[in-house]
Amino acid sequence: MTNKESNEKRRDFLKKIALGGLGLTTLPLIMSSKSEDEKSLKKIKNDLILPDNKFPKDFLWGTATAAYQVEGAYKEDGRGLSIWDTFSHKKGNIVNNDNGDVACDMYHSFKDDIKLMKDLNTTIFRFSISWSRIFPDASGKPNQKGIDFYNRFVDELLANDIRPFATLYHWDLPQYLQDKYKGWESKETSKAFGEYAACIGKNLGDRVNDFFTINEFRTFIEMGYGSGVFAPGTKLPEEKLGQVRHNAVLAHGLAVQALRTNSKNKVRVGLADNLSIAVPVVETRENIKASQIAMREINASYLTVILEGKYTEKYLKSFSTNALKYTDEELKIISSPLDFVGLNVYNPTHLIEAADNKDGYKVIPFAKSFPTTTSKWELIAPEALYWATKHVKDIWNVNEMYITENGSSSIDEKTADNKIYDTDRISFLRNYLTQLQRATSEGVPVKGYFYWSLMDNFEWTSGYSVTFGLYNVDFKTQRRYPKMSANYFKEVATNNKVM
Ligand code: GBH
Repeated sequence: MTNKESNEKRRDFLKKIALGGLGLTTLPLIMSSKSEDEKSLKKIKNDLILPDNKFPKDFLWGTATAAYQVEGAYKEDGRGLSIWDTFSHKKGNIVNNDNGDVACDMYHSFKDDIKLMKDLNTTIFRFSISWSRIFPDASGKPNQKGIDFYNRFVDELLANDIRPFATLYHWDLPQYLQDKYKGWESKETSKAFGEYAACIGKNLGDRVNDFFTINEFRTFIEMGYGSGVFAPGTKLPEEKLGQVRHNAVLAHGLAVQALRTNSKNKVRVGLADNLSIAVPVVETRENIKASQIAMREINASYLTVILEGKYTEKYLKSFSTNALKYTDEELKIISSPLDFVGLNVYNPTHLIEAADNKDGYKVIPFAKSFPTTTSKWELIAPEALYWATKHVKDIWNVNEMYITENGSSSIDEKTADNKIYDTDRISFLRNYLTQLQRATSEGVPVKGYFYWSLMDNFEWTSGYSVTFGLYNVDFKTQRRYPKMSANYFKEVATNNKVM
């Protein structure tokens, strides 16, 4: 069309509108707008370019759970009590005085629940083993029925082509270790953990190839032995917490070695750490460098000592002489080489700016209006996923990582026909996965992602009042209902891209 022709067309069109405006020719106006519409619709149909946000080929998708949060059957087949049984049975510790006696009853329903994983098109699953099912009492004699449960569970996963990733410790310490040694306050507990790991290696190491030793040191230590709001409810001063942290990272190292020496196959071992995450407040070169320096320091007691085999000077200086008891030999054990590092990422912990001070960085406060999910601790900042993984690669040269947890706590409203439109969870996921894809597209070696959690479950001190699942659980009937986010996640897993 020449300019002249198109000007003429426009004039015709304007004339029609003018007439239409007088109410004289309504018909041509409608016809004209319809054909204009068709043009636009045709463009929509033909010109679609899909977003290019694929994850690397062979990227793995799965979900995660933990024994005490889902299994129930707390007295069955010779299981001993753990500190979370004791803690949750004490009135006032948990919202609504809920407990994990029954939870999702996965001990009995695991075959059906594995079908749910299949329905999501996922190929990996992260679960934890209940230590007190395996060693129920101080006798040191393993409980065969407990081992058999995990044999059945693992065999069922494998039969469904789902690769099991087992966590040895997701906070449910056998009660007798708490009673006898004050739990993680003693190195006896670290040794006991090594023996437990050896037993798991012997019994499952022929079929489970991937292990995480310990889940989230920071949470169960700072909250269980510091503020005392988690089991076992101990409140120690900072000066004494250092030893508890050391005993736990030592246990991790002992377990790495025990798993390797006792498994029939060449098993791969890592940990699942909710590292403290330093995010550069503005992504300038200076701030990024400063956030790397911060990152090493704020993880001094866990990830840094595990990956470097030494505590930072600043961390050591924070204790008075003899407050921390450890040997060089222990540091070697703690830093036993790993096959991969698992990261639980929900929110950033520090916003960082470069500074001309002795630390080399400054911590910027989170604004009061910083957005969160329904859990007030869960600041919504998807870039945490990018910076957590990029920092771990850049600082410690880690060449294989998994996101062992990430998920949103939402208010899930059920419609009359049992549908849950958890669109905030979908938005959360899309934004976090976009940042993860940003990382992998730059070559950050993240190999897989586990959504927390497969289904709603016992959310520690929040009981059943806080929900993270892709499946809703009706705790009266134990029926599972897929939320809209289950659909979303299935699309992600199927297409291997942000959807
Ligand atoms: C993970 O912790 C856990 O590994 C998992 O078991 C848990 O279900 C999941 O996240 C969701 O919470 O209640 O205000 O005292 C993530 C880190 C640390 C977040 C403890 C909640 C309690 C805050 N968690 N924190 S509060």
